[in-house]
Amino acid sequence: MFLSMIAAVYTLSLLLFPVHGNTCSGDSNCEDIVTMPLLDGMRATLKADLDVKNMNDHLKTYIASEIKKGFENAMNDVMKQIVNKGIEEINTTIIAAIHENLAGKGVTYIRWGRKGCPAGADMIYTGQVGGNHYTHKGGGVNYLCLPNDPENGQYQSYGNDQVFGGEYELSSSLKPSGWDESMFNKEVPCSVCYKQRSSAVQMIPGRKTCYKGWNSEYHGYLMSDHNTYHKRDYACVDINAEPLDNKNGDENGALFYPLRTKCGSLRCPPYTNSADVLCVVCTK
Ligand SMILES: [Ca+2]
Ligand SMILES: [Ca+2]
Repeated sequence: MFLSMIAAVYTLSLLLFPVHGNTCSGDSNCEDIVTMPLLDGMRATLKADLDVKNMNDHLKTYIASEIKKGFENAMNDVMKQIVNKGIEEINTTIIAAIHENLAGKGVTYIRWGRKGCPAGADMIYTGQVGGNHYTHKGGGVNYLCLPNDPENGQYQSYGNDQVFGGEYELSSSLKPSGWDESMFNKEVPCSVCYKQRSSAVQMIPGRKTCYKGWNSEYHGYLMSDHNTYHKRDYACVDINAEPLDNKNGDENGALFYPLRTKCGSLRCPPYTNSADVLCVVCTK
């Protein structure tokens, strides 16, 4: 045991300090006679026959293996760092490109009944609702959002009036829940809103909240003209609707009435009969 320890120490010394000159010449079956001082300082000489070449080969193989492992580990770490840094840089570039691309994209919608746009949306313009007269049989059926700063056309003498103002046609018994009748006969404002970084807009009748992944712009009540008059589009009027101004003359024009559900062909449940119809405008 002691001898093998000395042999190991010596072999290491040969590798680390080859100046001793006892290295094998490279011949097969090479053996050296090793002379070393005893470690206990006895000043005697211990001689042992050792297969130094065999030990050297094992040690070289071992060291080469360890160096290889160490090199591979180091290279793996370096490669991981390079790959991770590359992925990070690519992600940053992609995100920046997406943001740059989305910055120029957006959707528009009309907020009926309000003079401003919801937080997060830019207002293109605000104005008053216009539309065809409720007694007219023909012509346009949709509400219009007319800007407050129009560029007017030339006078015409023919008779085909179709752009009137829009009025809240409410009463104590004919109004959406929670509203008072102070807006009766007052005109209806509107705003055209631009939502940046969005690619879709959808009004959902029958709900006041958007589905998952969609952003609610505003919600309110679905309104239209009265069903005894001529047909008109539906419009989602803001829950916090306001009048255009304080004038409440009964000028009529394009009218806004609340409306309700009728069960039968409309399935109840899930709907309920004779109920206000909620609505929400969602963007994504
Ligand atoms: Ca009026
Ligand atoms: Ca009226």
